[in-house]
Amino acid sequence: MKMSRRSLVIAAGAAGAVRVGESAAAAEAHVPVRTLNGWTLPFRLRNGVKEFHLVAEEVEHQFAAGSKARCWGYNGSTPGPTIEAVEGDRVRILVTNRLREHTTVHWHGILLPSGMDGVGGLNQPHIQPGETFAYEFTLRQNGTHMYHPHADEMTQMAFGMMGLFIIYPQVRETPRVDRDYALLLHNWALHPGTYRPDPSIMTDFDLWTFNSKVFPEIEPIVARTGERVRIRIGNLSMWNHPIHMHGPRFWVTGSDGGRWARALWRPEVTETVSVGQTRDLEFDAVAGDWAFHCHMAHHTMNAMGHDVPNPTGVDQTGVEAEIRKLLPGYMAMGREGMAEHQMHVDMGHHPGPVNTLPMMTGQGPFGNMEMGGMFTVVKVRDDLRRGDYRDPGWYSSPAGTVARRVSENPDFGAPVRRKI
Ligand SMILES: [Cu+2]
Repeated sequence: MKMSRRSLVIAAGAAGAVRVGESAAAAEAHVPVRTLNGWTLPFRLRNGVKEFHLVAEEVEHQFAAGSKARCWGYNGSTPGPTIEAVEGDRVRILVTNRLREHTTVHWHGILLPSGMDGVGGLNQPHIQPGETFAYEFTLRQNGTHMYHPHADEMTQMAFGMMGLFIIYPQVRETPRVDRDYALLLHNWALHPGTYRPDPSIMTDFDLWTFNSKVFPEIEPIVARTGERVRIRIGNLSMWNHPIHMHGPRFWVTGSDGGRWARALWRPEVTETVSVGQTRDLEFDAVAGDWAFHCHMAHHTMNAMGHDVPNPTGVDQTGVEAEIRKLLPGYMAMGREGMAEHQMHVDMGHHPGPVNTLPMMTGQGPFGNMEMGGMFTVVKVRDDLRRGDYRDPGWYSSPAGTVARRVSENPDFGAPVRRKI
């Protein structure tokens, strides 16, 4: 029996308990989506229906080494596992509630009967603790979709309850996509020194995540030169995020409405993914290490204080000793800018509150990257094998193609400068 790689992954992941449901033809029509730092929910095939089983429950989650939290999610993770299916499939999704309050699941953007839409009180009774409900419908579309609770939504989503629902078309897409990545944008108020996200925060978040991870724990997006790459992005956070990719321009090719007609594709380098939206970006991979991040500068930082006086340009040498009497170990910083923050943290000069990540972190081949939050790297190499998603390390640029130091004299050269 010929098995596709995807089938093997499903069978292996389910330890033999789950039948391989997808036909070889459908599996060959698309590459399986790769949920960064995440996983795909296996299914059982019962009389032609793909049956999935989600369990809403509390989970221990690590945003990055040094920051853990008690979150809520599905089947042991936040985000929950990605549901993958094919247009035309009949799906049954069992939802067991292992929380201590009721929940429901809304299938965001999916065409279905009103009674399957998952708004507690409106479309169905709530799923009480300990109960299991069955949702069942036929998929009449393809594209990038999401699922999340529609019961005590503010709290349950703030704690991490969400997941991706990817529906493939039955026919092969053109141009064919060689690598298909997916991620959900989210924000968290995990106040310094605490262990449970705060659901009452509206705007001032501490952690900005791709699939509930922050840089540097977000996996790289890996591809071989020339491959067609799609990145599917969904936003269930409380902010809109202008997602920016360095290097090649991408085409915005789809949304919750599926892959758009070719005439609607737009070349961009930044695409805002608004709250409740999904966007598909596609590009032809160009060799290099290309930053991929939200362009809100605070969204590529980890925890920080916002209500502090601005130290830039302020000579604090006179007050440092005085403040130390009240706050032993106090270090005046920020006079010349904030970059020294990472250097001091890395040297162990000022440990932060327990269970709290430094504002900026990460080492690249040329030094500190001073990033956090919604940041990862698109790593494209000439010599990768098809389907090899392992981190290839840092890019080694061809000779003569790296910016270089030409002087250490600030009066170097004859630049034209505006006179005020
Ligand atoms: Cu953002």
